[in-house]
Amino acid sequence: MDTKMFCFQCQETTDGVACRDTGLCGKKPEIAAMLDVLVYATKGLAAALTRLRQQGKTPAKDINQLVSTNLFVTITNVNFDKEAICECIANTLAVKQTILQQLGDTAGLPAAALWNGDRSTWEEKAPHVGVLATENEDIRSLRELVTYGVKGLAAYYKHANVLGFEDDAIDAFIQETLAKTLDDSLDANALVALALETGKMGVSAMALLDKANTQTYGNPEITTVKLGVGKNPGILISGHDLKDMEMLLEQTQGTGVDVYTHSEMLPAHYYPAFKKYPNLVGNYGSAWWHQREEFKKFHGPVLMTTNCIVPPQPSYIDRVWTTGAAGYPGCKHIKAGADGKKDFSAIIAQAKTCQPPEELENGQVVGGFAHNQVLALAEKVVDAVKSGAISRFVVMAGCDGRAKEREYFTEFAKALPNDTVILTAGCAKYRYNKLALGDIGGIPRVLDAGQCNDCYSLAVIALKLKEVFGLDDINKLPIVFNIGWYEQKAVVVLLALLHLGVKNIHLGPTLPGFLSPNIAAALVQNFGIAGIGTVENDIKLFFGDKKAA
Ligand code: FSO
Ligand code: SF4
Repeated sequence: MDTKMFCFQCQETTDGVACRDTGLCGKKPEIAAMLDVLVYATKGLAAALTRLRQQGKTPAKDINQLVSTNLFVTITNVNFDKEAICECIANTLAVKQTILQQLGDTAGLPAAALWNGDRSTWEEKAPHVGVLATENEDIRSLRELVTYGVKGLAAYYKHANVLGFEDDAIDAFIQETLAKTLDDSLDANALVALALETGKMGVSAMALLDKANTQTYGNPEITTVKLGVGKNPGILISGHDLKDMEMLLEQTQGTGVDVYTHSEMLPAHYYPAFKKYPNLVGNYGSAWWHQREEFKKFHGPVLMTTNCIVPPQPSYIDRVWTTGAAGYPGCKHIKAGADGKKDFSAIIAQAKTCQPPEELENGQVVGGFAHNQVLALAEKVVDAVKSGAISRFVVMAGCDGRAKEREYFTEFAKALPNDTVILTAGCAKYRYNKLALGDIGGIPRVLDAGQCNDCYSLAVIALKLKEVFGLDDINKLPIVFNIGWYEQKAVVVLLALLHLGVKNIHLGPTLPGFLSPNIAAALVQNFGIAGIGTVENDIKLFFGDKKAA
């Protein structure tokens, strides 16, 4: 192979085709190689576990969790640490050997299930087991669509797991589906069906995470979050893991160290359980890709609980800590103990030696419009729709990213007719959540449900509205979808929406590079998926000649 690496799993893939020399995300070929081997080894383990399940046996919990953790590790911007990734591969191969022994008869298992190369062979193995190992570009495209969807699903499922919520049907699905991506007998139709099944299970995983979050921390409620800074030294916590947030808040009580949320941790403020901590001061910074500038100015330690990590700069790398699936060479990593507890005392000690954060902005943002809160306001919302005060909801959930074209989403939000309400979730919100878009009869024009997984809340709200308005089709609701995507969690959110029957989703800033022309055409034809155009044209497309704001 004449390419150093081949990765096209995120929206920022080079030239919209593939990263071949190095990733725009900072992923180097040697890391890409180990991640490819980890995916391959995990698929092999999944195939062996699927056979075990066919024999009527259920894998142990830690083995199920190994599969989903491995998938999380391979998501964009999660882990750049070669040693940590190699440890995952070694563990996976060792566990797989024990499963193969339990199986006895291994005839008919795919090559990945039988492979057990030692570390000296992994680099050489990588190009033969990566994305390009599948020659037919449509089959490759669909296998990757399914694989990325399962990666996203596994990430959400992991967050539920750390809160003690599991569902063996989800583990079984993850494993069986990974095994199917190795099965050469599956044709394009079977893989399309598998992608929609992945969306269906994605809804289940997001529902489980919603249950885990709300039963553990309460239902999100309307909350005003401060954007300024205090006088104490602080710790900035980023990523999506609310359990880490809880442990950090517990351990910082009475230490004189404040805690600030960054990027996808903003929605933590909306949960009642976190409001009792006086040192949870506010939100600092914006979407993940601004972190270099923001982390430098924060002055204190930063805890990355998941993606999105931007390779840290030398000036602050000694203040960046990782935990869970996240990792970066040169950053200290906090592991959980056998009881799941994490000791953040070293981060707190470092914070005490640091200057307080430098103020980036002042003011506040409002959020907390997850399903329970919105349904509590249902009467008001329904009345506003019936009276015509609200003409349309615009789902603009998803991810933010570096691409200049993403300015489109800010301009689109500004140009929306002022009788429309934006429903959002995920880091996509940072493109418009600080604009003064006002409210409609007390209902803010940007309703933030939470993290990207809280797109589930938006689906619950849509289904409730469908019921209230007595509609037989979700597409008859006054809702349009114009969403931004970046990494693989957004892929499972998209598949979940398709499974729910949502049509005509606009997806930007570009359609996925991993969709081959034929598969992209099939998605356009069957689901009405479209890219984004100019703000002016898209406003016309969605709203006709209605006057923009
Ligand atoms: Fe954003 Fe990153 Fe939450 Fe993603 S911080 S881009 S879709 O990890 O998961 O929304
Ligand atoms: Fe490129 Fe995205 Fe892959 Fe990184 S994750 S190497 S930016 S396609």
